Amino acid sequence: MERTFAIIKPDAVAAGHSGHIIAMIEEAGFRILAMRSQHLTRAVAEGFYAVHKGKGFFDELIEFMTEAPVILLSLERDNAVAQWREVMGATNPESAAPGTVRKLYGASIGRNASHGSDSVENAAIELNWFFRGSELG
Ligand code: 3AN
Repeated sequence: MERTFAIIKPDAVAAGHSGHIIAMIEEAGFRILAMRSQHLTRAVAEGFYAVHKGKGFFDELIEFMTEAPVILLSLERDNAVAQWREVMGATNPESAAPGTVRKLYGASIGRNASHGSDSVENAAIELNWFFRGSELG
């Protein structure tokens, strides 16, 4: 079993798509270990995206991620990191496969409906950023 970290981003939550995205997560065979809604502060969003600091899109990314509440999830299944990235689709919704979260609900490379960890190592770091050990079982 492997764990990954997911965010249903402000665009998808505000548009009322979180219920369907959670259903997609369950239908794809993930167990939800922890989940909560949170309106990210600048400090939390900047800490989470620290690796992107200095990139041209950083300010836009922080503005977007703090504009409205998100849903944070800890997900478990075999090969969870790659499997969740497959359910999400490509970072740019234009390139995402049909039926994926980003194809269905993403509007642009910035406003792309969901986040998923890109490695098992980063999943552990990201889960620790948002959840206490006791919440993760
Ligand atoms: P992913 O989330 O698919 O791993 P990353 O790590 O390359 O993608 O990018 C992190 C986040 O930064 C993306 N989810 C996306 O919302 C945003 N982002 C990436 N590239 C751009 C860009 N060129 N313009 C605006 N936002 C971007």
